[in-house]
Amino acid sequence: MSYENILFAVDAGVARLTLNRPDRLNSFNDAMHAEVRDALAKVRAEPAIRALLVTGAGRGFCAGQDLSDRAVAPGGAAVDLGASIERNYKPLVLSLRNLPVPTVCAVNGVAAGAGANLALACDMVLAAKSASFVQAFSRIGLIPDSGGTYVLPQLVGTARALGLAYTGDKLPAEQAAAWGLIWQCVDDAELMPSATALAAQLAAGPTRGLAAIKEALQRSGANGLEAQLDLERDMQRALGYGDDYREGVAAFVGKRPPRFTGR
Ligand code: T3D
Repeated sequence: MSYENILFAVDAGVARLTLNRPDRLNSFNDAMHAEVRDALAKVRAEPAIRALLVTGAGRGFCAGQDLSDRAVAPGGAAVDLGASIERNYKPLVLSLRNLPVPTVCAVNGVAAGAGANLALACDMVLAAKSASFVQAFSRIGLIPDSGGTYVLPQLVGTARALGLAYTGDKLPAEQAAAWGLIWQCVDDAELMPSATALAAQLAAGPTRGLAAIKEALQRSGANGLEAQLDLERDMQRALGYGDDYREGVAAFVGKRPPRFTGR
């Protein structure tokens, strides 16, 4: 598939996916959804890809759904937004969350609506100081979708989740970091160097182990302590038979940096 709405490149084990509709603040139309789906399938299928970096072109990260594709007006015909969620946003969030490689999001500007929650579906979120997060949905009579109602209370607590969702106010990146919504806020000029270095560091890591961390943390929400302890035992057993564990221990004992292969 050739891409017109995203950029996709792989370098040294890191896939970089750039949302590329800057004149529309990289908002989603069906074509961009299809391209992102295709790119994420490539990331999943290619063993040489060991981390994903997501960012946006231009001054914004992503403004969610392209509202100019929603020709609705009071008294006019309605659209089935559930069908759009089922076809596009739900698979997008699930495929990011289920990718067996670490995902880093570099939020270069405003992240609004599903764009904000797309960022929050990534494992580690870095944002430029000038960026902001906007749960814009209530402004058009909707609820936070793309996992917003799920991750927001987990990340910032119910009081702040409700405030963000009710008001649709812009949350500046520095405050997002202070509230624990994201990993880090950095100077604008530092965003891409920092995010690229982080993605490269993760790509050189013990990929199977990192995938297990991601899965274990995600499952902890639904598990009780005993079930989670059992999960940790089973994952640790599997990882203990892997090459990266042996390499990690040998490197520690040999006082040298590890050379993880992701196996
Ligand atoms: O529909 C379904 O499938 C259901 C699923 C929905 C998921 C969702 O994401 S619903 C939420 C949709 N998104 C929004 O409601 C956000 C709308 N945008 C904004 O609130 C603001 O634009 C921002 C807070 C993102 C940025 O504000 P600001 O002041 O920095 O920029 P701006 O001037 O408002 O926007 C710049 C341009 O981008 C402008 O176009 P123009 O005037 O220069 O020709 C604006 O219309 C355009 N733009 C921004 N967001 C969207 C958009 N065009 C289409 N769709 C957008 N979402």
